[in-house]
Amino acid sequence: MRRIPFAIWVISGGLLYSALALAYLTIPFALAAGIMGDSGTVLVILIFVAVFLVASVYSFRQKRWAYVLGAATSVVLVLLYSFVIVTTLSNPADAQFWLIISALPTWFLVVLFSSLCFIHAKSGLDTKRYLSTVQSAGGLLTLAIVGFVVGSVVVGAIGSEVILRNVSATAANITIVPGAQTAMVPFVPQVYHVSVGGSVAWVNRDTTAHTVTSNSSSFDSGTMTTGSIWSHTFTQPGRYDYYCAFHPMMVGTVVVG
Ligand SMILES: [Cu+2]
Repeated sequence: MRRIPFAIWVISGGLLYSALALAYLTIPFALAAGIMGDSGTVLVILIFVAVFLVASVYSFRQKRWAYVLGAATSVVLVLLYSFVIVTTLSNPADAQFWLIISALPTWFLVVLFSSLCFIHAKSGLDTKRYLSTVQSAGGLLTLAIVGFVVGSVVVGAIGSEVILRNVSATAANITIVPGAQTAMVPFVPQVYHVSVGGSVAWVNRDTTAHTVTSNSSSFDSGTMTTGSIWSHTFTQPGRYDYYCAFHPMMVGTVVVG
């Protein structure tokens, strides 16, 4: 059997990792969407999983179109989810932090090596040392990036511990509980009473970002990452229903007066 050039292992392996990571990420979405009856997002992600798998297999067979497919899909995914990526990276305690911190450098390697393999496919990958063997600049770069990923995951895990410990020491009126997306009561207490002119503070003790958004758009916390506290002063009596903009099934109420 012909020896597989080093770069092909990186591309094919990177694409396979992308497919598996996305599939793993989709499971909670699929469960939640099943409840909500909206499977649009799940379907889109499953298509990405399938495309990554196809690109992985055919990159391994050194098909030029597969290099293009894998690289293009990686770029599209980053652009499509750039908002989620930025929010997640800003918070090491986020449940998906390790996934994003490992996927981004993986896609960088995939795009880089796919481009190089595409360019040098005609002349043969074995003519370029950095594509053919791990003992080259290409190998060094890959090792450096893998090292960076492992380091980031470790640092992220420590940061997550620190953030979560600090959160449990903070006081607030309403707590966004761990696992809020699927919790029966995501905002505790579900109904909070406050007198007119009173201030209400929310704290996010979940490892996922949430919002406190008024149904009547009279208040909006914006993105609350793990450990965030946000407060609002209620000057008018009444009943204020609110929800999470990211997970609309998360609802709560503040009664003023
Ligand atoms: Cu939420």
